[in-house]
Amino acid sequence: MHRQHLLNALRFYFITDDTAPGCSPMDQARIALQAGATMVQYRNKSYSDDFLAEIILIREICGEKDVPFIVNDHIRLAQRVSADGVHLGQDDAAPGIARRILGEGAIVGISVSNPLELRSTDLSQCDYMGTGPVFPTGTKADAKAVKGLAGLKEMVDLSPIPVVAIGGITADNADACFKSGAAGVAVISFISRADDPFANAVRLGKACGVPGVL
Ligand code: TZP
Ligand code: MG
Repeated sequence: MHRQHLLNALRFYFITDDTAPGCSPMDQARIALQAGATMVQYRNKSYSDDFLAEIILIREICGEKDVPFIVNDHIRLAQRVSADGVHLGQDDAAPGIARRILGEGAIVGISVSNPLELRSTDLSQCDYMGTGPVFPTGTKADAKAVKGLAGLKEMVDLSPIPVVAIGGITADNADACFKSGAAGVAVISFISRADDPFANAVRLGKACGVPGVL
């Protein structure tokens, strides 16, 4: 993927939430896409093939809008549903394995929480990194220490690849993340657990400067 195309895609990065009480992952994805999300990741920490129909539907609505679709953790699942890429954590398979399986054109992302992790991570096969939590989050129980905007900027300065800010991102703090050098913001609960997911998604789209509601 060309650099500018990737940078555009990272801007408003929505990640599905399999445990949101009021809004299914499919509805979340539909709402985020309507509000101009530029990338969608399917994240489901208790994935089984019972969810295959769901993931395929989300993959399809992303395809209709030409929005890259990324699968969290599971390289073979990404391959199976013809995802555009995979997002890996530090404890998942190595990015080189994803590259070999998914091919040169795939998007391979990795989570890197701090400078120490950065030093021990081989980024040669990675297209972007997610770093956080930038702000407090209730979504990831085992999240590392909150890094704040200064911590985000430190990672941006150290990283050879584009950085996506994650953790507690809202329409009110997204701009500060961009000003700290983030290429994009990745968001879960600001949309998935909002009283009005669509209203929040639209507000976030504006904060990301993406083209308006379609
Ligand atoms: N990685 C670091 S923080 C986080 C992940 C997956 C959760 C982000 O969720 P939210 O609801 O946008 O804070
Ligand atoms: Mg993971």
